[in-house]
Amino acid sequence: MTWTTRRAVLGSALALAACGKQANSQPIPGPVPPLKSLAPFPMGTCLQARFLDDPTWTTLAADHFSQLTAEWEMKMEYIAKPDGGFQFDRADRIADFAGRNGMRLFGHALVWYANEPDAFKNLDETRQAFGRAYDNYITAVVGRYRGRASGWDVVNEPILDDGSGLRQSLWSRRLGEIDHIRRALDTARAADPDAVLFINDYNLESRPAKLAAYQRLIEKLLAAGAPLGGIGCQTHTESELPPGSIARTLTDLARFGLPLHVSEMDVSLVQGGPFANKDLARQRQGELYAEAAAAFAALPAAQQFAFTVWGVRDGDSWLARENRADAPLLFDDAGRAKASFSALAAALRR
Ligand code: 9MR
Repeated sequence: MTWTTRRAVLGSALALAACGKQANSQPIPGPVPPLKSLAPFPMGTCLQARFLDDPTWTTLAADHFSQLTAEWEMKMEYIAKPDGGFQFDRADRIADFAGRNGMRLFGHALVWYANEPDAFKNLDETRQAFGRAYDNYITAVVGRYRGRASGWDVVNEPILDDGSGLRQSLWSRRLGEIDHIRRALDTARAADPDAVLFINDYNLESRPAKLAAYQRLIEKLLAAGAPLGGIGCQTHTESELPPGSIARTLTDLARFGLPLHVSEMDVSLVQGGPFANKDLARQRQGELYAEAAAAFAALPAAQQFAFTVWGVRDGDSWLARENRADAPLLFDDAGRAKASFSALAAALRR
């Protein structure tokens, strides 16, 4: 293929994607109420430090949300440098912005199978020394935001997708399957006695075996006296998810009596097939946000930790980076509220 034909093909693919995007977004007219004024619990969103240079983002975020989670700059992938040192500049910017705007900061995520930094991998040492480096990392990060982070995802995504058990990772191989989770919770507790300590996972509403395995892990940790203080339910969903699944999942998880965090909600319009019935997909998107908000609002107040949507504008979403035609959030690329916003707001008003 010549460069010109490649460009033509690429151009038309982009045009198609952009066209799908427009049909997927559809802003609603007129001013909208601040989301956070409608909810009796914290409404959260996530961010990257670079969004703080964008006044449209900062205004929208401060108007509508009362809690912030760093999308990746409080993870090992940014904080843990190859030479074993730590860098906190971006996490500090995020924490400062939250503080200045009276927003709560949520810490995400200390231990994650997807982050196995070289600084740890290359530790050719005994289990004891590896354990000390692990503790040292958790202590440094949690300690730095002590009194500022209201809670932490201490171990993120510990359950295998098919629900057959716990994931293997650098951390579990070196420190033990359940022991590395227990140890992370104990270490985080010592570093900040007031932060609520979470485990967090996804596909709990779509995979019953995974939800069951998650609950078994929670039972085990609690029985062992681990300082687990809250349960995260990411809620990355797609418009095809059957009605009732999110509500059932939150009810199941509530039986432990611990605070719940709907920690990363989005509703993809394209994951189940990019050009399926758009009107229906958009309608289901609103209904799923409303279902989640209503189920969350029905929990006892002490169990409502926060309701977090994984991004503000569609274009900021990790899903839009995967497929430009996706529009999974509450605001379109220009920051205008969408029908999904209205559906969520209506559920909160009820
Ligand atoms: O949205 C996040 C994206 O910007 C990051 O590049 C990625 C890797 O750090 O993580 C994404 O967030 C994930 C979250 O931390 C855990 N649950 C799944 C989220 C989407 O992949």
